[in-house]
Amino acid sequence: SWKMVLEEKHPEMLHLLQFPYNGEPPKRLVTAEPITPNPLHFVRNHGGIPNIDPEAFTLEFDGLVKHPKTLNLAELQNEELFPRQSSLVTIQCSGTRRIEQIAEYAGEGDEMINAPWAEGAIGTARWTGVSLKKVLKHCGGLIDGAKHLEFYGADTYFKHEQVQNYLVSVPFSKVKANEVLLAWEMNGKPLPKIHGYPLRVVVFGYIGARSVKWLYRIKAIKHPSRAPVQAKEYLYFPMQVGKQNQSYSQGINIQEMPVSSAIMSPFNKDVVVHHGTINIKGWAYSGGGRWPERVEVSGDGGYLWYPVPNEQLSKKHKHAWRTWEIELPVDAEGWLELVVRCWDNSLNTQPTYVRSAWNWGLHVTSSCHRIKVYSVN
Ligand code: MTE
Ligand code: MO
Repeated sequence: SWKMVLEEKHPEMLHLLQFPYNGEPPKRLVTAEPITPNPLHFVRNHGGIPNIDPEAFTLEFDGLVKHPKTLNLAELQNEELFPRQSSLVTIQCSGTRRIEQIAEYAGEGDEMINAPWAEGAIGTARWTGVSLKKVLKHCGGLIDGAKHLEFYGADTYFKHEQVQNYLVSVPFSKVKANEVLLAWEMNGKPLPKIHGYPLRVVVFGYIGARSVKWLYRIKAIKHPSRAPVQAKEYLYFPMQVGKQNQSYSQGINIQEMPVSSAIMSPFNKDVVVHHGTINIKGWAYSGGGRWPERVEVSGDGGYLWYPVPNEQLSKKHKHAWRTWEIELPVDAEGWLELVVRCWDNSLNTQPTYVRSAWNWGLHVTSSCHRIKVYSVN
């Protein structure tokens, strides 16, 4: 898998874990472009990277569907059977900015930590493939009682005392809304091996964990997947749940990502020379088909907020982030606390501090992003 990392990823990727491979782009490159170049898209793996022969590849569609079918790539890509769909979609890992929760209560969640992500576990691509709704229709639709679709990844990993395939599910409503894509192209190029070649799921507006890579089976089921990735990981616990009681039943299944944002430039602890303003850049994103409507930046820890001018926000898309830039008025010298927050189109905004939303799984660090810079004139 190391060879694949070197072949497919940017030489400056930050390797957070060597095995399973997990990496994110360096901070200065995360928002360099509104569409993330493939070599810079973050990588999140639970196990190894399977090598799948596209000629031998099949997708099995079974469980509670009227006509279970096995489809090969040529069939899925046959435009007479299935219309092609291309969508601009941001994939965000629920572990994005986890280092801030680790810093807040060090050690508390230690056995839950998968990767110490910073602000780069998010990326945006134009994904091309076929809507799962169309494939499901081709299989005659669901049998009464089926309400969820379970996705099987070909990679295996050892956790919770067993070897398992990467396995999660999404509700049928998401499929019906044409928000689940089976993709074989990423930004007009064949899907890279490390991103799921030859076929992956892309679930719009949900946490990255549902976008299963190296997909080889879809099963229609009655209840959400009982596999550990769904039932034990990617849960949002109240503050009373932790190592001491491990009360998984109190966790909320993390599906739609809430609104969040991050400052990508300048860096924390930078010395910045101001000429009445400081240039600040970053990203903002909201899941569940909501989008950033307003981004605001503060230079005084969050008392006075300045909105990013509309023309400095990248284009609006239903399922993608917006990158932004602002000239923040500043005349003070010394340490400044820069903060960003976003309002989405439902007027949701972000928790004020990391500690307001700390949780055992260290997921969804969506509080206002804060950095300190030393301002000189
Ligand atoms: N699919 C498989 N088969 N195995 C995995 O480990 N990780 C998931 C998801 N799909 C994973 C997977 C998680 S947690 C995330 S955030 C996204 O893939 C990341 O997608 P990427 O590596 O293409 O950026
Ligand atoms: Mo993730």
